[in-house]
Amino acid sequence: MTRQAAHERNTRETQLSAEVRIDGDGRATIDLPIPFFAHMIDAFVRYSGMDATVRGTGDIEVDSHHLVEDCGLVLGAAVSEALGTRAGIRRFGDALAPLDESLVRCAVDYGRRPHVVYSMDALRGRINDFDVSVLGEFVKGYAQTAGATIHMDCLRGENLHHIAEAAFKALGLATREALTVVGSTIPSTKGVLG
Ligand SMILES: [Mn+2]
Repeated sequence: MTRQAAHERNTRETQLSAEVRIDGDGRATIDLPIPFFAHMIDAFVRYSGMDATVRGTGDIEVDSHHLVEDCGLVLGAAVSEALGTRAGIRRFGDALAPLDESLVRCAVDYGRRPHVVYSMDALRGRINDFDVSVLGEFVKGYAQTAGATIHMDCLRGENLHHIAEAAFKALGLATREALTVVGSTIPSTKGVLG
């Protein structure tokens, strides 16, 4: 069975779509109106090993918050649908991603328990006009619909671009590990996820 799905979300604030194929080659097609944010989604997809297309637009003239959060919601929903029952997945994954002076750690559990611990205090400021502190809203939205616990910690870092990119690479690498099929049963002592 091919683990793939598509999801669309249209509200008065944003219009977004995501298509994912979990067992891909990290091919990303990203068309979003905030170039730096698109660069981050591209990094996440590439290191996750999924093939994914994420497109859309939104009311970024109000603020980037709606688009960034909704992008997490739509991509997470597509991933969740593609995973089906989640039988056989490794479920847990973790990664350390350095980028020059920056180092970010990410640990994930795709066991249908949405939760985020986002310890990224160093990631505050602007790149171009984009407030990078809003990237946490992507992580929250994604965790909610993907059914994932995500812990993300900035261990060190100076340059905002480096810290953010290390974070999205770490999320991709941890996700790749967690979604790997290693068996055939539901990976829970309860026999059911969630
Ligand atoms: Mn970069």
